[in-house]
Amino acid sequence: MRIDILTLFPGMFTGPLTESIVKRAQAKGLVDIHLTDMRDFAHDKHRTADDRPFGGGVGMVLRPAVVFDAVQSIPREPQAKVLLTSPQGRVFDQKYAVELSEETQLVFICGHYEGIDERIKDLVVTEEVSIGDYVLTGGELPAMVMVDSIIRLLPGVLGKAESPLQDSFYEGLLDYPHYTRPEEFQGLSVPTVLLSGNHAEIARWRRKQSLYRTLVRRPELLDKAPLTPEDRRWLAEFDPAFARSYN
Ligand code: 4G4
Repeated sequence: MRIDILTLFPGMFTGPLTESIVKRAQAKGLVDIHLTDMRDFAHDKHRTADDRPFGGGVGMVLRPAVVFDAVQSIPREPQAKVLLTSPQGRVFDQKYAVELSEETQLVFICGHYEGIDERIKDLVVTEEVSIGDYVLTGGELPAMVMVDSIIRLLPGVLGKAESPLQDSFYEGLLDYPHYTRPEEFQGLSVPTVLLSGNHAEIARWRRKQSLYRTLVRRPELLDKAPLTPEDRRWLAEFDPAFARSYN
């Protein structure tokens, strides 16, 4: 997979892209990340990338020619997805991450100022994407978040032990609690079932914990999660209201 990131602040990416798993994925040749400084495509001697909004109002707008020329400078396959990070976009989630991890080329445009000239969306953007309902000073952090979650899904990036199949969202539920040594810590002990060696019993306990947490913290996730008849029985035991609406 090739990933291009178009930004006014390429320096922001040095940390996240040069450490840990993302670094290893690049070293293994599983992903090829290119940064483009959009300011290189400004035409004046001050390298101005923004301008005042037509119609008046506060703030500045990212100029279309700067973004357009930056996008055109990239060797782009016809099927490449061009993503604009913005609060107006489709909300990014694990399902969206899986979809994007199946592409061969992604181009991220990091928006700034009050926004980007709308014509860029008409001309080059294939999807507008948001990491959640909050406002940031720029689209760089959203691009990093998405790149990280996409890269870890690429075949060969994670080892078997850290497999994406183990992810809490893989089954559409929240994760179960984890414990490691010692068996007792500050007066708190590990649930005995985890020490039993009974793997079937441990799997059932974990599933039940996942269901209970999801019911309490994120009940809306249960609408989409694939649930077995046993899951539904447990949920009904936890919450009689669940029994009424889901059984
Ligand atoms: C595009 C338009 C993304 C980009 C406006 C970007 C939050 C997200 C930006 C803006 C962003 C998100 C300045 C509001 C940059 N903020 N939720 N800011 N703004 O994914």
